[in-house]
Amino acid sequence: MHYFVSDIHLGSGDAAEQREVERTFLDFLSKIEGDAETLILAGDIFDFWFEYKQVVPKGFVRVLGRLAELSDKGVQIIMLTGNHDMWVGDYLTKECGISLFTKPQTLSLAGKTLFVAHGDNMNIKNMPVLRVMNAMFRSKSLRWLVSWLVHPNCFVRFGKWWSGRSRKSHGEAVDAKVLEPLIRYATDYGKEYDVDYFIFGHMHYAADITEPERMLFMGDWHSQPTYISLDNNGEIKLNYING
Ligand SMILES: [Mn+2]
Repeated sequence: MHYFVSDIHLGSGDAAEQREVERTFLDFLSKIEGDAETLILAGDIFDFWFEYKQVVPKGFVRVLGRLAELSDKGVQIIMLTGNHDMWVGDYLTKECGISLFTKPQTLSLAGKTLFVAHGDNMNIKNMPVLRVMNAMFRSKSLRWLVSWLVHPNCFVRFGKWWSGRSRKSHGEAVDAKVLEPLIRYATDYGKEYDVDYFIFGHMHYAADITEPERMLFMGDWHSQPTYISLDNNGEIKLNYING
């Protein structure tokens, strides 16, 4: 089996909420351990991650330990970074055996072609502000500068505040309208390329759409914990943890 999750946002909310989301994710990891061949973490697994050459943010030890264990047992773990955790370095690869990608990926699994993306910064050609912000956030030189000029205590505190703020403004999506840009993107992409399944996170709204392309959207783990499973016959399914 191949499994997909996104938007766990570990570290967001108060201490009790953080523990609960962590516990739910750990239970999920235990559940899939027996039959998982691949685990794809499709972004925003951490509510904020910024990695210095010698320093990583505190926390997440149980999850990181479990991921390392799964990887040691032979599960292939792939992470596509999201808008909250794009500033990864080599720590997750070295410590937990996770293969990292900062861009959408086309994967071949179970005889199917999958287009997997976190879902941020797509269809932003006509949005100059977002494009500039995106370029800034992804700038290697800016990141290098920050990591040498700003003390980790200051920057991680700032990042957590910024993440909380950005999550409040995008919040929990209540309307399928939020999916529209991604649906447009996948529809156009599907005209040019042969894709069996499109998989997205980011919008915090779970949905399984069959027309004009099969598109599956994962929810966030604070309000709507979901995961996608793909079996070896190529059957794909959106699963809700609570029901
Ligand atoms: Mn998110």
